[in-house]
Amino acid sequence: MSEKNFKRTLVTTALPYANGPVHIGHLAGVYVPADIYTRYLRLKGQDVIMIGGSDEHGVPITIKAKNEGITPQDVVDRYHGIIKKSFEEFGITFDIYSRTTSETHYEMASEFFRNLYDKGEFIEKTSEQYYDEQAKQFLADRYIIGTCPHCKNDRAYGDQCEACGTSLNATDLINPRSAISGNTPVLRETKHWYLPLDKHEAFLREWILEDHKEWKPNVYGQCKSWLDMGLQPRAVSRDLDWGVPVPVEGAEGKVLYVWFDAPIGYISNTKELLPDTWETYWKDPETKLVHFIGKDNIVFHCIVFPAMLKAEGSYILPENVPSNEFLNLEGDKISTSRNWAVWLHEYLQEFPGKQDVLRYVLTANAPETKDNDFTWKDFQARNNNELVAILGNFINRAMVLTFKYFEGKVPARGELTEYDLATMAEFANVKQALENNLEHYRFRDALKEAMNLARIGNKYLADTEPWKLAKTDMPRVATIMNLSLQIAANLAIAFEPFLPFSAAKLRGFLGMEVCDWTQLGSVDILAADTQLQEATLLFEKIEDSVVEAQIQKLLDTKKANELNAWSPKPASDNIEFEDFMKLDIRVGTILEAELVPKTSKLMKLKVDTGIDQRTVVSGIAEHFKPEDVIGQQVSILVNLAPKKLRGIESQGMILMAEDADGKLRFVQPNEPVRPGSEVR
Ligand code: B3M
Ligand code: ZN
Repeated sequence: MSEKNFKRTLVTTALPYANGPVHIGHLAGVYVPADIYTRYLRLKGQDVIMIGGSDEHGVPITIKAKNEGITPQDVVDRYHGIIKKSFEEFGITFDIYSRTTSETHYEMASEFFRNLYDKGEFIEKTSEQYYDEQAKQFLADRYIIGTCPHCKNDRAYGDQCEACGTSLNATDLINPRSAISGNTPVLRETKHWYLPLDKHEAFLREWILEDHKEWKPNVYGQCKSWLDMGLQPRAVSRDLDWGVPVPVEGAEGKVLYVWFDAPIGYISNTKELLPDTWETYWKDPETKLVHFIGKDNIVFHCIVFPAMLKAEGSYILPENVPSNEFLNLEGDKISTSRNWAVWLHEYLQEFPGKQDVLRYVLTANAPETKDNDFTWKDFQARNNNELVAILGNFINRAMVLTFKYFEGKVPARGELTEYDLATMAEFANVKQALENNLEHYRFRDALKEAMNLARIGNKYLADTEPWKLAKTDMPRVATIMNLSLQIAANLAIAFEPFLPFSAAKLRGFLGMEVCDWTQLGSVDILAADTQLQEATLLFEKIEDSVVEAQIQKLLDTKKANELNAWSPKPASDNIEFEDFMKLDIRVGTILEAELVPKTSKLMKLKVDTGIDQRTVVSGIAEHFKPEDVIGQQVSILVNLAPKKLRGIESQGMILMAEDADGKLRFVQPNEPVRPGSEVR
């Protein structure tokens, strides 16, 4: 357990793939916790930088480009901009947010590889890999789809099965097919470079399992199970035309594997930010390196990247990797491809000015130790019952009463009562409580401590009832309001890392020019006579109709997904021609139509079949109005034995086509024909 004193902190945040916008899962898992942590260290006056950027390589980006008929560069240009803007608007305070297509990164990644190559840290190996003969290319990772040997999911990828989470080799897949042509690929020989993780296993075991027992149990546990399975060499190059070229002669058409170059992006982006001093952050053992990531990235940050850094030799290793579990949405896994997400750019449009509400909900309900669920009802409840009813309410009361009795000036305190002292004692150690949680990456608990301070304030006002004392004891009211405003000032400091927009607003109300973390717990933050500013509401109630509209939007997505997933039912068993000839199908014209009383589905039709005029009862009433079907030509099975429906004898059956969404349509001749014409 290292409780080392570091001189500076380097915070990195997972680089999101620039193949789609970012959603609440990204924010909750990585960026909000990293931002809270970084803001906190900055408040303490520490030397800290937060590094971010887009991950712009990898197969999903090239597949998207192919599908849209644009270049991979077009794809990443589009999403890098959207992602960067979303983060900015949510107040995520990166010192730099760059991208892995930057020049600095190409140089850095290339040099890093070359350095390991020259030191003999790679194994060169020729192996058989899948090749699409039609597309004339090797099929890396997601270019190959097949059945997972573990769970039998038939849409597993060449690198991973998303259904059961197992990481795979393409050759493990049953029934492999190319994502480009759909064809069965063939095996072809190709040469690649491998990082021999097995060579670093002993070191990694010691470094993680012995020296970092303090890592979160989910992170430590995943590392242990990888290490216990035994590490294998891992390929760090791919046959692909999008990525950082492998800087070795004879490696044409090969690029660095995205998971090799992406973490080097942290280094490149630091260099882009601090061209002269970046090495202090990466190479001085007095720097504390912390990676904020999601749980699917653990192995790369705790095993592969450290092995790369160790092999290089001059870099420090992460001190901690506070990875979160997953955030689900309304009970289902968030998914970009199924559009099952709350997209940040959409939230910003639909809830303007409410960034802090989402930051609050995602922190209060953060998937720190297990997967958690985001629901719109919970979002509403936390806003209305916590932000509005506790924090907002307290601030509003303290401000309004001060304006009412003291013209908006902080009154001086008189003598303190026992009750005042007891209240002060309740939050005297708030700083320590917050720090203890924040230092250990327990952001939910830290937020609870901050909220508790607002609860203390509310209780204090409710118990002391200054509005009742105003007629008889103004000195006492002055003391009560002074203490209440000091609590408000504490809140403005305590909430700064969590709710930066509201905390800044609050400091504005209170005329606080600085936000000094060391003042937390003090009741002397605001000097007597300080003039307060007219306050507005910090938070507002969110109405039922607003969250219902969001829920409806998700239901619509679900419906659309079901339609997309629709596929025609397979053909039935063969029949003989004679069987078919038994069906006498004719074209008829509908002459009359009326709804059958007391049913919702049935319509009674009179049809001119050319042979006769007959009555048919048809289940189309939910799809058509009687006046719309009169005059329509339809296909009718005329030799079906008559059957009574609701007391009406139905003589035949109208043929209908049923669409994916269950809608019925007539099967009609494309031009009018004579009633009685045969359908064959
Ligand atoms: N882009 C994976 C992800 O977004 C990957 C992270 C890279 S961090 C160096 O889940
Ligand atoms: Zn599987």
